[in-house]
Amino acid sequence: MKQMFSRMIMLLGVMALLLPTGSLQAATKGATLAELHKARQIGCADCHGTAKKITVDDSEKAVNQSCIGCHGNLDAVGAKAKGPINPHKAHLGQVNCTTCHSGHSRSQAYCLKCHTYDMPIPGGAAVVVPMKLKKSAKKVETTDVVVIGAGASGMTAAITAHDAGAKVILLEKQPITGGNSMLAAGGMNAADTKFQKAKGIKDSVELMYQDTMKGGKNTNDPALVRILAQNSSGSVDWLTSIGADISDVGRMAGASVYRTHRPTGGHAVGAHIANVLRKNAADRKIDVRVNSKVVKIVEDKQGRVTGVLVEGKHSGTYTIKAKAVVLTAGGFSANPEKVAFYRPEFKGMTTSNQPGATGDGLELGAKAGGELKDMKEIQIHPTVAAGSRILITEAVRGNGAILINHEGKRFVNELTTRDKASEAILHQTGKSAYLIFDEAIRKSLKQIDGYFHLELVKEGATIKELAAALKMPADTLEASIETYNKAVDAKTDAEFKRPDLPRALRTAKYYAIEIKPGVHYTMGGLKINTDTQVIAKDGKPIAGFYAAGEVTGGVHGANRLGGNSISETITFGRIAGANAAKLAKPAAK
Ligand code: MEZ
Repeated sequence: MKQMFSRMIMLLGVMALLLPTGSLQAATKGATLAELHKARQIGCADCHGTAKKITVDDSEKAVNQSCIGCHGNLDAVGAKAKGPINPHKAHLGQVNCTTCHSGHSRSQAYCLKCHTYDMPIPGGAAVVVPMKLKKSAKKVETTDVVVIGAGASGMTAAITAHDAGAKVILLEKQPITGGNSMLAAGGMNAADTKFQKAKGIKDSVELMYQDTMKGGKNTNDPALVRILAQNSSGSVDWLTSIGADISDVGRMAGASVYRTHRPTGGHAVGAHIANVLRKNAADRKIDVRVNSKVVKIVEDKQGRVTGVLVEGKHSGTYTIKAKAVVLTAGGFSANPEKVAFYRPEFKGMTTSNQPGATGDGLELGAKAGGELKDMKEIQIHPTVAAGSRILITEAVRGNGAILINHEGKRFVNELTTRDKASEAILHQTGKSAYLIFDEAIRKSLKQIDGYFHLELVKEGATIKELAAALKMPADTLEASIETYNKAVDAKTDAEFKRPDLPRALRTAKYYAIEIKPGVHYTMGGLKINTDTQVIAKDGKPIAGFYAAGEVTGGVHGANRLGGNSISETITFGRIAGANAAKLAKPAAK
């Protein structure tokens, strides 16, 4: 209650910073942001400019510039706010002001699509009715390459196609770019990289291939897995060359060695990469449009893909003619009906995914003739914080945390593959367990600070104290941790055969997060070949149509290894972008 109260105070503080004096009262009474500004003599032209005809593009660029002109950018606003939860310093990276703030309809914090903070917002309302827009049909546009979906695959494809000389339009249905990739936590798998070599880690393309095939129960498409492994080191180099820091190397479940690349200190990989890709797209002046939902992939009479039909938030329905279309619209973990359709046993389960991961791209691709494969292969991540949508990264286990049930006992090899770890947790009392770690693990991974920030962690100065906080028998928990520590010392886990055993838990304080499995990734999707061409039901590639990332099926088979998703987005995004550009501009580089 005390914490809730302090959050409220902090949020009111943020509101006070954003609003001119006197408007705070109005905000709570329910005026829109435009009305609140008007009450302070800030008129239409201050936000929309002085041009006679007010036109707002779908990305609301001019309006966002006006917000920044008066209030400062996200970093500037974030730096002024105080308190535990600072919405302007969110893990999503640099996003538009209009992602949360709306002028003429009621505003709502985007955070609330996943979190349940008590988060009032100027001009906000608990239930938001979208503004009714007068939509005018746009003329038909023409470009070389259209990319659908601005997660890591889409941004990578767009940048690569642009750099190969193509004119690119990147479309995103959400108000924000980054897709599910911006939530990626643990890192990016790559074999035989310069960062592994610098740390003396011995790895190979063959070993990454074997691990990935084994993790996917050998149902993966071997040719795609070869591409993933062979290109992974090059993709790390490419990301580094455009400004990413992925020099820290950790270990994920199912990997034989340390090969998961992430920012220095163990920060989350996704928000960092999303910001790097956003910046690179902006620096190249690539036409990136948010609030722009593709409703149809257009084909000619021969079945060749020739463009897309778009529903823009402000501009209405319009067509973009393109020589190549790249579909990178992600999976469907945030679509509970679709998940339950393919896997009834997952009905009602939480998800770690962003709200846009609803699988519309799969339907677009299938309607355009693409074949779907492995649709029942849905991954449950073992460690989503109980009662939330917050993923507790596998990197916590990779850095040494263990899993303990409500009776205080270890019950599984913490670094087994996700399907097996999830299954084991679902067999425990309450279908949940505790992730237990100590101060040394906390210090080894920056992301853990975020879980404290979100008040997900219980703690004790001793193991006994922690057991009391978790209401479990202290002697059992002490004995479980002692047995585990001895296994680490002996470098052999006789009980559960955990392969890595990175550190014993001996550094007070001791911590616990209650976790439950949640829907995390959909392995199935559109069938592609090694050139990322979408394959039709007759087994032939569909001309002009490419796909990459979670919208495709085959790379991961029946179970994806942690860290292979970001790897896939960059590698296959680069291939798709290069091939789309080559098709659109055969003479270009
Ligand atoms: O690739 C993933 O899904 C991943 C590494 C997730 C995580 O636990 O951090």
